[in-house]
Amino acid sequence: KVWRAGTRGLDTDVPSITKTFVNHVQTSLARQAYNLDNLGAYQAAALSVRDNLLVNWNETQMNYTRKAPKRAYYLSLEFLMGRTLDNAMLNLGLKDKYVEGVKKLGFSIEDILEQERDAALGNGGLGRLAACYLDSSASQELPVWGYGLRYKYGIFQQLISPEGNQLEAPDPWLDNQNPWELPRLDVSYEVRFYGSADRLNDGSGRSNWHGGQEVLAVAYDVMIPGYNTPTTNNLRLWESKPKRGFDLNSFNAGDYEHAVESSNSAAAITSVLYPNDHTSFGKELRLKQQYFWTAASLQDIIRRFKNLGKPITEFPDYAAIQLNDTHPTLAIPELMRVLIDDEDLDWGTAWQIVTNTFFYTNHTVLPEALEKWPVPLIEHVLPRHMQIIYDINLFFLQAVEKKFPDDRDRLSRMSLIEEGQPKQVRMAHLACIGSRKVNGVAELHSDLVQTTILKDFVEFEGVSKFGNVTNGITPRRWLDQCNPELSALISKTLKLDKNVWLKDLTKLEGLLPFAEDKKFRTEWAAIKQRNKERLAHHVQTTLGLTVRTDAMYDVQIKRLHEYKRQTLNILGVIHRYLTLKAMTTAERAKTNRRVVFFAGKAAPAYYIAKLTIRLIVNVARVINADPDTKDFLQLYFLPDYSVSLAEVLIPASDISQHISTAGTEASGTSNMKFCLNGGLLLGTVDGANIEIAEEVGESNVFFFGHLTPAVEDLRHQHLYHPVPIEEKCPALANVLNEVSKGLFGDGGVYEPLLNTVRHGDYYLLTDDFDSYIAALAMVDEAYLDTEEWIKKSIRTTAKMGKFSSDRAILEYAESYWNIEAIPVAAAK
Ligand code: 26W
Repeated sequence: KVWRAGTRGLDTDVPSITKTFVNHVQTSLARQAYNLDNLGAYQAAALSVRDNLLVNWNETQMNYTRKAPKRAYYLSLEFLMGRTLDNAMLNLGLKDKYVEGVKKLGFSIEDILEQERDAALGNGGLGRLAACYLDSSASQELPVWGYGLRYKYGIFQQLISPEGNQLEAPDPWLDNQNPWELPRLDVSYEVRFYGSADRLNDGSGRSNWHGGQEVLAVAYDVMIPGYNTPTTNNLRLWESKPKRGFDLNSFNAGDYEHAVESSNSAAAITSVLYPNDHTSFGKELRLKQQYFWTAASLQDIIRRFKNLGKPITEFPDYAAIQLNDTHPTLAIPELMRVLIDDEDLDWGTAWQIVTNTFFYTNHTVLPEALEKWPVPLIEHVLPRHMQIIYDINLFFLQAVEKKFPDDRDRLSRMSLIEEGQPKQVRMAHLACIGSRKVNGVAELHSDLVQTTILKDFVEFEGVSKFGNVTNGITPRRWLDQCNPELSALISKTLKLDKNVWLKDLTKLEGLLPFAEDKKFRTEWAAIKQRNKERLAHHVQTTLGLTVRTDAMYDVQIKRLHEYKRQTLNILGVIHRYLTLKAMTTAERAKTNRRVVFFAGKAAPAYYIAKLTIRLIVNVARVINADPDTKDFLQLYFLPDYSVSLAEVLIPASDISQHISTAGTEASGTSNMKFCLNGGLLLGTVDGANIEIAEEVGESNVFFFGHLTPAVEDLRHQHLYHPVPIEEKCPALANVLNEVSKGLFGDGGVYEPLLNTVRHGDYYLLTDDFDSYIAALAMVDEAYLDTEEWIKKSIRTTAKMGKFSSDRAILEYAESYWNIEAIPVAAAK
């Protein structure tokens, strides 16, 4: 079934495309077509594509309104969308036409695409997952809307100082107008903060919450086109603004600062994305963001439900709300507040509705990432919600006590409130008890959720409430868009239109027999080579550095974090450098040439992560300049990692590293992207690496390191029976010594980083280093057998079908949300 955009009054032939393009240049942009620059051409192309999206978007939304199905809402504080133009043209099936059209007007599509700024409203894995899920929901014609915040500044831009330090600069992504959003100044809601909440004490449990600060949430809609379908869903982002412009009394009295104070504080709510990933700081503004967003989204969802004219008790039959981690957990007490205080329901009926509406996905078991909010802070900012949380906790603990009488330890472990100075609300507990179902994001991770952080809850509520949905990635962006040559080769080889296999990724299995076909292998390898050249060209033009392309490309790109162990990788690079230095020229000539790439941002306050970046940059400086070794080992830290940079790096990789301490990486999703593009995986037995190995076969991945069950014991040993590093792991001790002695300059600055390995070694580098080096050696050996390596690469891609986000989103739709596809009727 191939859908053709042309049947719906869209501009689908080259003459109409060039006509709308020129029209937009003259009218929307008020410019002349003959002296237009690339930025202007991008804007005109984007406006033309947007016209097409709008036709589909209107039709899709009208169809949903008419059919009134159950809908799902994906609440995520982050959506890491990247660029839109290329993806929108591909999903509409109009890329070829636009390429031709802009060419006729004297532009190249590559130059135009490069003009777009990434929409980077996210930190890392969780935010990019949300973006892939939106693409899959629309592609599967599912009635799903996303809800998030329209941050004025997305994730900071990363600069690297001459010393190798990360510097942060703001990301003013809205400065060049955003053609992809539709301001909905008519859709706005009031949101209250502070004030006081007085219990009515009439037996109803109701309160009157009044006073404080009121701000407005204004909607901005972003169109989400499905692939090869007219279905175009919506992502609604909220912007905060003052309810009243400014205080005229103060203004007239000449007190200008006071006059604009409250309007500034309202606008501040959605001004910036918090750049920490995996650490919760308990900041008031972040709490305000979370409540502002959940309160506005719920008002919008409830209003849409009320238009159906159904009794409020049927709310869960028409709305499923997915909580992307605990960030939107305040939606649970907020829906209780609306149902009790505004809708006049009794507690039991309200709780029934709430616990049938929400679904909670956990994305990490790391203790520092589990959100806890100080009770005094919630009491101050959201007094009514604190009352409701206490009430939920009271009823909940009564039920626990009934099932497990006289088990005080269990009650204090399970309580929503953690005792201490101050007391804190445990958001994961609240999300869990307020939801219909709870899931983790890969098999191992979901097991860990059930056996560690939520163990007591499994015992209390029964295991059937807990599940797994292994993450997925959209093959549209992460293969067809980022690796067009490979996509074309796959279509040609499978003798299938890409419309077919991009929507049923298991079809890739048809590539397996071609691993034995020499001519196919040659084509496969040639594409990898051209992707390396594309990456090398990118580094040359952006950084002015010359990267060799006749080498293995080894890539680790992700947020900088101790648990992800970039430190293990850089210490491994140093080990390789020292080994090469000790070789004779003849010995070196027999080794495998390697280019190692790193990219990733560190949270601005994460000292150790920033020091790791500095070490990488300075190691690169030394080894890339060493005439003895530079032909065999090169190292690059590419600044300002982003979705668009990933799109260039991933197709070029021969091997990528996913080397977290076992049990710490919930899933990982870039591992899937690399493998889909025929890059092999070097990793630990962690997260989705395990399921990738199950699919592609253990002979096609390189595993090393201790397994999850050993980790606790090893940490115990480090604490109570420490063995000096020189004894335990001499190779690693030697590497640390060379850094300490100043081989890479910077006398002494790296000591705090090195000491995390020498003492405590929480992430087990000393336990895994030797097997890591052994695994790297196996990678080298395998790579030297070129034909065998290409076979592995083909087999890996062929077996990646499971990891399409279409599979994942259909699992949520069927087993969690209970929603169905609502196709737009075929055009006449
Ligand atoms: C409150 C601070 C904070 C911010 C973000 C805590 C935790 C987070 C996220 C949940 C961290 C995150 O992005 N987790 C990643 O989620 C991906 C998608 O499921 C997984 O693939 C990654 O393994 C996981 O680290």
